[in-house]
Amino acid sequence: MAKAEKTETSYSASDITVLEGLDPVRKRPGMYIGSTGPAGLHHLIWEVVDNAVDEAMAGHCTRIDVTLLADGGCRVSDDGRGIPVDPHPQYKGKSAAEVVLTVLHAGGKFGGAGYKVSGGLHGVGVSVVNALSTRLTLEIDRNGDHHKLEFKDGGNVDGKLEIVGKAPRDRTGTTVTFYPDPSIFEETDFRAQTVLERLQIMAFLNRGLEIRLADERPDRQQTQAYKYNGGIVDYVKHLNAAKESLFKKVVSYEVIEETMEVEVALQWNSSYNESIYSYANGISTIEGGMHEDGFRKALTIAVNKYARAANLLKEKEENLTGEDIREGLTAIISVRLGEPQFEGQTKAKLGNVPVRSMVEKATNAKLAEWLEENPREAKQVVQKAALAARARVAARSARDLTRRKSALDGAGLPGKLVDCSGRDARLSELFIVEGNSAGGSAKDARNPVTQAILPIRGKILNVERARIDKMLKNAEVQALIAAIGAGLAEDFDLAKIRYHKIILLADADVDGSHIRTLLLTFFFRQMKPLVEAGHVYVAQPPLFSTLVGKEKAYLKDEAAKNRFLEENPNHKNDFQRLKGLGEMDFDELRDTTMEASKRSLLQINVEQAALADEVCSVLMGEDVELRRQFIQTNAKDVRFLDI
Ligand code: 0RA
Repeated sequence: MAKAEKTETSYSASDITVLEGLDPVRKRPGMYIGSTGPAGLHHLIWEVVDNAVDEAMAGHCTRIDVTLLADGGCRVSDDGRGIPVDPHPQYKGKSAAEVVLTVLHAGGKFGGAGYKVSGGLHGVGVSVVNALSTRLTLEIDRNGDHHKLEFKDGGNVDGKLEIVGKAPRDRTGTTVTFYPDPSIFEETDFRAQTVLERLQIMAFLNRGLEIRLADERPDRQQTQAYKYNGGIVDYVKHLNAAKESLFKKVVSYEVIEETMEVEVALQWNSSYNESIYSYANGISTIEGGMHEDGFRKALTIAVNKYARAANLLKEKEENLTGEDIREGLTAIISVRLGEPQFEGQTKAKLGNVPVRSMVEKATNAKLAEWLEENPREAKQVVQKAALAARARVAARSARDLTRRKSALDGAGLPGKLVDCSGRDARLSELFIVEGNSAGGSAKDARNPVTQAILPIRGKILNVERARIDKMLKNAEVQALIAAIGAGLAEDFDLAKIRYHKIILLADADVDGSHIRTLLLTFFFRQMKPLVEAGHVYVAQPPLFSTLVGKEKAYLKDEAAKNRFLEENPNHKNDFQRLKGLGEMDFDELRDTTMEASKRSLLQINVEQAALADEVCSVLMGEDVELRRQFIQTNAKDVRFLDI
């Protein structure tokens, strides 16, 4: 990042506005840093880094170094202008630097000729970090001198600002070294991964700024450097790296106005998910807000306008919806403005109304231009959205059909369902069994009062892409919906489910893994409350059996087998590998999967189901290389799907 030489808003000590002392911070730390847990602890680092980033945004800083010190402290060093060292006009006998570190809100961001835009989360400044530290050392390189000032016990100045030597040639900058106060924080151990993730995003959002982390703590040594000359374009590429992008180009534009600016980068991938990440002054706005609203609205209009003009959307055809257009979209929206208002439950929603029309106008103009200039890519975007629209319509009609069917049939249950005789849903279990033969043996081994069997044929696997409309038309899936009996999608009514345990029973092979993934995707998309309430399970039959006397013992996996051998050294090494579900005999099936006290079930949570959905959209595509990449990057999480 080049240091700006043009608009030198010269800063003197008199520009630093003075508000209040530090006592309130120690009394109510939560008010200033959110919490005294890990989030609050890391907030200390963010506060100092944000100040350095402010220097970068003002064009004066090119590099920030964060060091997690071996003695538990944290050092943040930048090559900005350095905090002013001259005497402060209002605080007689104090340097401006001392005032910045001991007075709340005295960062140079409030009033005066300071920054137009600043990041600091609550704009409270580095003094808060000082207040919550047992020790803080401030070093400033400015005017050719190396200055030092120390604080202890929550921001009490320890001596005076002194020149302790010469600054390295031409160097200016600020270094803050602090030690979080253990009497304030639940724990004071920084987590490198948390810091890395944040620093990387800061680097993405500040094109060209180099940010480094050095972890010097014993046994945790590592260094990492982030610098992105492409800024948020690189961010989008990073997010889409493990996905199949629709085309190589990343769309990007920026508009800079007097009081605010917006930067957008976006690219579509072949998945069905929308990933929009928005930021205001470098702070993640996960609840969205004005910038996202403006973007969404303009995106929908621009793409529809283009599609009509280019005759990709015929006169009689309906407009593409925003949701259709955003299918598979990865986008970063970054805005900077003077006084961001953060609203919403977690204060992560941008409330400044003028931002909406700025982003909207910028997107309208620049995206329209991009579409005009890139007709090949524009066509791909429209075609993908049109496909999404068709799938959406098909899904709706498939749902309607399913709905009508179940209305006509009354309580009509699918013919393939071998239902249980008991009527208490809380005690009832539905086994979804892959393959008819497995269904047959499960039927013999079940408890007919509480256990129902629904065989599903592998044919469902032919759905080569996990399009919900295709799944809904599938007879097997329709039987499943009818058997569960609670409708689907927005009509799904958890109170009506006919079984409190829905148990997926599929072989431990590739086909079994596919069918599990597909079914979990289906539940995730169409019966989410079922997953959320913990009604979905995967049965995990053991891999081995062995005879102990006359009794058969089951061993879950290789590890269990080894443990068993260690504990029973005299056992003759005679183990049987259990065959697929279909080939298990009556006793085996009952003891490993049907008999509640002996079996092992994995309860599926929403994160796991969401992962299945993700896996589906990538894995069911034809791109083998991409599939391999995805599995590699997500190996740990995907494994459960391959039980
Ligand atoms: C007040 C005024 C100026 C810069 C800063 C504070 C400043 C604070 C921090 C905290 C970490 N790094 C920082 N770098 C700068 C403006 C200085 C000028 O106009 O020369």
